[in-house]
Formats: sequence, structure tokens, C-alpha cells
Amino acid sequence: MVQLLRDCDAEIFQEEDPTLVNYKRLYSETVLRTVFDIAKKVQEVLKDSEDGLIVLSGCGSSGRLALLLANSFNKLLKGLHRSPSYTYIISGGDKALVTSQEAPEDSPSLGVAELEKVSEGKKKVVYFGISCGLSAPFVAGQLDYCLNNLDIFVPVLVGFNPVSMARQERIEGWHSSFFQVAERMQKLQEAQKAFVLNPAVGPEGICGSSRMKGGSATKILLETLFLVAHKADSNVDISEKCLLEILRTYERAHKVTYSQSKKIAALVKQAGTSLQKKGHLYILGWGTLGLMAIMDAVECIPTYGTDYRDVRGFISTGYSGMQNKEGDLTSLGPEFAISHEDFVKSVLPSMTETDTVVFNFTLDDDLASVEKLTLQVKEKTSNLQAISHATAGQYLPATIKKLFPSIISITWPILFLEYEGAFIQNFQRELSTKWVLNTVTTGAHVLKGKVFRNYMVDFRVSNTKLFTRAVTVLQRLSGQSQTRCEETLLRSIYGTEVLSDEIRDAETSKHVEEASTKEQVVSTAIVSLLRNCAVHEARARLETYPTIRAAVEASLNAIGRKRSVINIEMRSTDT
Ligand code: F1P
Repeated sequence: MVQLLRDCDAEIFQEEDPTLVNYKRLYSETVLRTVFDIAKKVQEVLKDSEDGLIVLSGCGSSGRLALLLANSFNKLLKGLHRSPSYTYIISGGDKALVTSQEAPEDSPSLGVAELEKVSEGKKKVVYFGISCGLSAPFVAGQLDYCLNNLDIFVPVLVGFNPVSMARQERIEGWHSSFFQVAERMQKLQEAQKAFVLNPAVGPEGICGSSRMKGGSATKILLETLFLVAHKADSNVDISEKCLLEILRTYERAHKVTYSQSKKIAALVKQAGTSLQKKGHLYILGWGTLGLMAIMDAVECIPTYGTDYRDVRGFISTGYSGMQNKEGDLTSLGPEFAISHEDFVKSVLPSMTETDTVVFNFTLDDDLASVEKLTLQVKEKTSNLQAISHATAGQYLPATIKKLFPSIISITWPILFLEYEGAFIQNFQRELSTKWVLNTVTTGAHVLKGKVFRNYMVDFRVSNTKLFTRAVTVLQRLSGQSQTRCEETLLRSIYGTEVLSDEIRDAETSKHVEEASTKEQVVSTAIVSLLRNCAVHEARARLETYPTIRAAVEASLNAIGRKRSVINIEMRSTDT
């Protein structure tokens, strides 16, 4: 699995292939040119911190990355004694940074309201709408708003599908589809009034799991773009060479990270064993690596239908380290507890030998606190692992080394790149941590039987995109018509064998509302469809198998089942 995901991630850097018409890649001339053109627009805003603003916005992982990027570049500005120019928006608000809030993603009007709020009084705004699959209505609403106010906004759509593969269905309660908005943007690109930045990075390892490659590519692409804009801002002559130089550092980071494949595989196995035994996976991170930990853990909820307690991320200094706009959210409930202190208080006392704990830190972090926490965890479980980042010449103290049975220890070369060097190094460490954690949580859930082939088969149907994805997965696995699959999904959602007219006539949002609190909706529908049985029988059957994958496999192999799997076109990043 680690090798497969390594190769899959390497596709991010794959060059354009002339036999694949229309697929622009990261290193394609047109993509690099677009990055340059947008960087110039950003640079104009940077010159005018009073009236200008750079907005990064997205849903789920894309929104969490928006926060990470906005914070990084405000920090870079601060170091130059300049005021912050970046801000972020995440659908669902700051709550969505640390918990799974999928529903607000469906609302264009919520998106518009948020954008109006952050950009009030600004005269020049470069807006980045991140939607890896080119699908989120929340982002579509904001892009449309920008397109209607081009005197102030320069909209940029960031994603990893060609525009022709943007979501085509009309957005519920709205005038357009995502595709129509993307097309309008594309038409304005030549006049440099709007931009679409959408290199292909190849399909996700787990179909539709855009938190993985989509998220990594977002980070690579936008960090590179802003670094270039800042260089230009400091009157350094920017050239294509400098852009390529930055991109190549990320490519090297991929090699350096996956050179630890064997150790990563051991960690996947360890984490998988914990989840199989109904134990937990806790990921503790220092500084922004804590945010990477939270980001990874939270996405397991919608992707694999897990409980928030199963996989959890913690950041050393909690909300103050996360630097979110709404401040400390701890009082909202137990799942909002994210600091190491919270971990010690509320998790550690009940931790057992079946749990796995992963420590993520750099040798520049407070190593005394790493040592202290490791010793505390060791009293509860021997299943602990570390991912440690060093710069050439730095060595992990023996006192810490001896605490871990195995350490994924990555040493990064010193980068002689003036002021930005330290930032680039940090970006690499974050990305490297993201790659390892993505692999660990994905692999662990595969081992837990939450994946069949490369399909998620137990995800939560918590927004329209995920509803459509569920229907597509059902079609793929059963070979049945869209209508039949949709009906079976509805029977599973409502727990009924007969669909009333009220259910049939309801909008998708109603189905999503009903489904989002329910467990095993997709897997029940799969078994019902494959076995041609009632949904209550399918639910009962699911219980008799050790994993969901085993239930799906057995249903596919059931005697008398016609083996036909139709070939539905899947979009590169999404279903
Ligand atoms: C947004 C997102 C993903 C997440 C999941 C649900 O996707 O929240 O980050 O992994 O697939 O959707 P997108 O709009 O960036 O494609």
C-alpha cells in the first residue's frame, strides 16, 4: 500500500504527456504561466495592505489548508515588519477546522455571506476558491459573487479536474452549476480578469478522497505561487527558473519522505491493528505539524464513517497555535479539545495497550515537552512511533531516541534561499508529514476493511457531493441502473422497503439531512443491491461479517449474481 500511494503521489509531479490531450500538469507551460500571472495580481495587493486582501477559501481539507496557508504567509509578512494581507474562509466556520462539518459545503449563499464579511471595505481582493474536484457549491457561490464584482475581485479557481469535468448538475436552490461558473471564469482568463488554476495530478488512490493528492497539490501550488509573489514584491527578478526551483524542492521532499517506506509501512500496520482491535489512533503534533495531525484525523470521519474518538489529532499549544479567527472553541464539546494538555487530561487516563500514538515534531521544537509526553504515553501503551524532522547537522538527542522502538527520521538539506528558506523548509516538513499521515490513516482503514478495491464503501452521506458519490459507487459495484441505485440508497437512508411519494419527490438536501446522522448507509445499500434483498436483511447480513469489505466481497461472489460491472466515467479527482 505504501508503495502504491508513493507512486500515486509521484504523479503530482508527472510531466505533460502528449498522448493525453488536454491534460495540463503542474510543470506544463500554461500552468506555470498562469501561476506567474496570478502571482503578479497578488503582488499588487501586497503593495497595498490597507485596501487590499488575499482570501483563501474552501471546504473540509481545502478550508483547513486555506487557514494553514493564510497563517504561513501572514507570518512571512510579519517577519518583514509588514501587516497581514491574507485571510481564510472555511465552510461551516472555525468549527469545521477541527470537526467534520460537511453540510455547509452545499450552500452558495453561505459562501457569499462569508466572503462579503471578510472583504468588507477592501478595494482590491484576490480570491482563491479551492475545490479540488471543482464541485463545492460554497465555493461556486463565492466565485460567482467575484465575477459580478470584478472591479474589486480577481477570482482564482484552484482544483485538479479539467473544467469539462467540473460538477455539471445545477446546484439546488441556485441558478447555475459549478461547471457554468468555471466556464465563465475560463472565458475571462485571457483578459486576466479571472483565472482557473487546475493542473491534472492523476486520480486519487482512494477514489474521491481529495484530502490526499488534491490537498497536497493545493499546498504545493499555492505556496509556490505566494513565494513567487513575495519574491517579486521584494524586487527580486523572478523567472521561470525560480518557480521551477521551488517546485523541485517539493518533488525532492516526495523522494526524501518515501525513502522511509519500510518504516511507514510498519506504522500503517500498527495503526491498522489498533483500529481492527477497536483501539484508537492518536496523532500528536508540535507547531503546524499538529494542524496536519488534526487535518488528517478529522477527514477520517466523513471518508470512513469513523467516530471522532477513533482517530484524533492534537496540536501542542491548542487554539493559540492554530491561530484561528474564532479563538478557543474547547467549550463547544469534547471533540473540540485539541491541545496536548487536553490530550493528557481527557484521553491519556483511559488509554490502553491497543491504542497507537504517533508523535510528530521537528528538532527545533520543544524537545523537553516531547520527552515528557512520550514518557507519560509509554506508561499506557508500548505502541508509539515518531516522525521527526531535522536539518542536516542536527541530531536527535539519545534521551528521546531510546524512548521509541522505531523513528521515521527525516533529515532535510539546508536551503540557502535567503529569508524564505526557513519557510520553504517548514512547508516541506508539513507536506512530508501530510504524506506520511495520509498513508497511515488510509492504510489503517484499508486494513480495517473500510475500502473495497479503491472505493470507500462506508463513507458518511453528509452532503450532495457525497450523495452523488454513493450512487456512483453503487452503480460501479452492481452494474445496475442509476435509478435503481438511487432507490436502493434512499431505502437504506430511510430504513424502509417502500419509498413513499414524499421521499421520492424530496430534494437531495432532505435525503442528505436524513442520512448524515446514520451509520452504514452506503454499505447497507451495496449489500441490498448485490443480494437483491431488503435493506433490513442487508443490515443484518453486514453484522455477520468481520469487515465491510468482506461483506461486499461475499455479496459480489454470491451464487447467482450476474457479474457485470458497468463502466461509469469517473472524474480524475472525484466521483
Ligand atoms: C472538499 C471536501 C474534501 C474532503 C471530502 C469532502 O472537497 O471537504 O476536502 O476530503 O472529500 O469534500 P473539494 O471541494 O476540495 O473537492
